[in-house]
Amino acid sequence: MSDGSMRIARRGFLKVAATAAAAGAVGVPASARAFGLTEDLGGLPPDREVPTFCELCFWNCGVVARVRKNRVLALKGHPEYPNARGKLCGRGQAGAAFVTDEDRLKYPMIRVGKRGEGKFRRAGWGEAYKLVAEKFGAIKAQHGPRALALFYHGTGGPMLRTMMVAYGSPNYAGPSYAQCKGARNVGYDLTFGEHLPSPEPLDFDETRCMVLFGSHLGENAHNSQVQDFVKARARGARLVVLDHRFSPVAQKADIWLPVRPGTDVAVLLAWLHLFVTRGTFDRRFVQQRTVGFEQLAKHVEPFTPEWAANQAGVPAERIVAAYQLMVEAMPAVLIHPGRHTSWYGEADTHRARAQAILTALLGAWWRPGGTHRWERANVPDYPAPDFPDLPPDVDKAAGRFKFAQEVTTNGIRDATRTGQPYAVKGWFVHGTNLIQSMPNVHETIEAIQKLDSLVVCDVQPTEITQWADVVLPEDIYLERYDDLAIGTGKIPYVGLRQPVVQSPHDTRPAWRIAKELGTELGVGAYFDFATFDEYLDTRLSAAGLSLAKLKVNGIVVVPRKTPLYLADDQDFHFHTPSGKIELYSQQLADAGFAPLPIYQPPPQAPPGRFRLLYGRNPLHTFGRTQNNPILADLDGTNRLWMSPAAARSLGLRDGQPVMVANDHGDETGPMALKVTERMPDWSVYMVHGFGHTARGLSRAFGKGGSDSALIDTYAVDPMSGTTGMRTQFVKVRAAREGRVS
Ligand SMILES: Nc1nc2c(c(=O)[nH]1)N[C@H]1C(S)=C(S)[C@@H](COP(=O)(O)OP(=O)(O)OC[C@H]3O[C@@H](n4cnc5c(=O)[nH]c(N)nc54)[C@H](O)[C@@H]3O)O[C@H]1N2
Ligand SMILES: Nc1nc2c(c(=O)[nH]1)N[C@H]1C(S)=C(S)[C@@H](COP(=O)(O)OP(=O)(O)OC[C@H]3O[C@@H](n4cnc5c(=O)[nH]c(N)nc54)[C@H](O)[C@@H]3O)O[C@H]1N2
Ligand code: SF4
Ligand SMILES: [Mo]
Repeated sequence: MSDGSMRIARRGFLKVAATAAAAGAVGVPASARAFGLTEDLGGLPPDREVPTFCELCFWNCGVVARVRKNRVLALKGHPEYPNARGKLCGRGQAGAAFVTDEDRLKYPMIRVGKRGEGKFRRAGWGEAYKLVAEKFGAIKAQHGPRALALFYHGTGGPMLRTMMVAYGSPNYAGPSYAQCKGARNVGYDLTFGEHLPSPEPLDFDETRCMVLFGSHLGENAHNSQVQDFVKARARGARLVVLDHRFSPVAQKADIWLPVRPGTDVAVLLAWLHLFVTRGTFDRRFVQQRTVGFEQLAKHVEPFTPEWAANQAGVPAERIVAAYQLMVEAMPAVLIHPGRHTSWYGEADTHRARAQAILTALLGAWWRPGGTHRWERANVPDYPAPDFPDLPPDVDKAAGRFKFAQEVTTNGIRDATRTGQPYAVKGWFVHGTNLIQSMPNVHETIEAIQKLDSLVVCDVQPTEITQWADVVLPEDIYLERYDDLAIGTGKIPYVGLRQPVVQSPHDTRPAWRIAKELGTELGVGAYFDFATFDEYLDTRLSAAGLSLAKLKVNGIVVVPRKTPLYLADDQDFHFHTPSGKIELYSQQLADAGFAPLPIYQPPPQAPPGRFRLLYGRNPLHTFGRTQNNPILADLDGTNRLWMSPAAARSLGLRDGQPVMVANDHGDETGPMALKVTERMPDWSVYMVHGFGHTARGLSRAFGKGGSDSALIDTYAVDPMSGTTGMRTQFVKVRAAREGRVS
């Protein structure tokens, strides 16, 4: 390949292993000692090793904790967990610091100041439950149970969902749908009739070519996915990366396509055009498994590489060269569907559809090197009474987001703000910091101000906690049981979260809160077990598994029933209306949407403004790790990435503290400027999750900048209901000057 990026890619290859190693194997930092997490064992074995799984992100890797008395000495990767394989990332290793952190929530609290002031008094659990039950009861009596909502993100969440659904509420939502995977799930579901699971069913083991759209693996540190990626690359699998930022993974690419933000669909359409017009698609697969090829062929005819090059700002030859890499490797081509795909609104489902259609033309669906089939272990639910009939959720009642797979957080927020389609008056928030995870914080606060009751169940005094009427402190994940992890993927498994140490404070696990508060709310019959052992044992026994064994091993791997791939001669009825893979989507057409992916150029940044983009850092998860003593010590802030030309035009220099503002009076910072050739001139970039404003986070408070504080302008995708958040333009100034005008 004569491509310039190829040379860079070769040189950079060793660095991907380094990035992955950093993500996968950070040594115990000096600060771990300072925070009492290690001790010199003088060669003696630790008292015990307890298996469990990680909660620092939702890859939920298996963990083995080394414990002495009531103290965690170290956390290691569980060798038998397919998502860990004996390794943890830097975050996972630092988890025990949450246990000893003095900042953590220690007992239930009831608000004494004004909402948002963060003033509370200590309360007992009984008093807190009574108050919540009284408020929720009044809301139910006056507005019906649909006026209650649950926001949740984390392993304890489903227990609380059982409580809320039993109480009669249809409104439960997580940012992991509408601010994350929603659009890709809908796009793939419409095409293949399958809801994409997590981990993504990508066949890294057999792939010969990987194509990443933004997915910034290495910075986005999902443990086994990074391990798989590194192995595939080391085996010689080719790599195409679309990202305008020269990210660590773009640096490893055979072909890097620094596409202008929001133009991926143009490149995808050009690739579809090439496969169709040159006849290089997998004919047999397309004929046997798909519908709508004729319409697709007609649709993509005008989208030449030259047209796409013009839109995306990358040379047409490079688009063609990437296509050729795919042709050489097909069907073993891994089109990564992305994960955080709520970027630009309606374009997001079109992008996912185009990725899915490309996968089909390559013949790479459920074929070696593309995607594989996934399976879940069958573990029956704990016996419970039937749930009540639920009224329509806020989105259904409003007749919007026809293809949404979950209720949207934004839908619940809108209903709370406006009273339409009906009023929502009480929120229960578990494990999600809505102030940082939803775009437009003003709308979130407006909604909160209209509530009769806001209950927050968290482990740290993060921003959302400060707005609560009642705070229910949960045990740290190392102190509690949770429901079983039913692992999907190549290797189905059942994993156990169990206490490694005891909480030193008056905190409780989510299952117990759901059971106790549920009993207070009159739905105790849904939690008819005396201990959580009884709950787990009942479920496991029904699946022929043993709790006693799981307590020792932490995991049981369950033999697969379905083959990994779909055999070429095997008939298969896909779960789409036609029973085939739908290149042309009649479902979309019937609902008044474009049945084939369309490209709309995103608006350009006005003069003096930059598009605000954001991403991940291997040592942090969203906004939940910045105050972790070890991680704050290792990596305590974020920086604003800007190109040298842009910095020059503003008279700014590398390392200088800057403020970033939108045009609605929101500002964040100061944060150090990182002037880098890795950025184009029209956008700035920061790692999400910093810039905390909650004073109780003593280490993270005021460190760095918050993308969430600036993203007021967001675009809702009418198909999936997800919120595109890369639609905000910002301005930058030196921190010492007055406010930006
Ligand atoms: N360390 C760590 N790892 C994580 C997480 C974490 O918090 N910390 N979170 C996990 C979760 S839940 C998620 S959803 C994922 C998120 O991680 P990904 O799914 O990888 O997120 P993206 O939004 O695709 O990635 C951000 C990248 O997209 C680029 N980008 C911005 N706009 C465009 C565009 O228009 N086109 C293209 N091609 N690229 C663009 C940015 O420059 C940046 O490099 O990470 C997961 N892994
Ligand atoms: N601007 C912007 N918005 C985003 C993103 C972005 O990159 N930029 N990313 C989006 C994506 S991909 C996702 S998945 C979401 C993530 O959204 P969230 O999951 O809301 O992310 P966090 O900010 O980590 O908030 C987690 C909250 O849970 C608390 N917590 C942590 N562990 C526990 C526990 O064990 N129990 C309980 N009860 N609470 C716990 C933390 O203290 C914190 O308050 O955000 C989305 N929103
Ligand atoms: S990837 Fe890291 S933070 Fe996420 S579950 Fe695994 S070890 Fe924990
Ligand atoms: Mo996410």
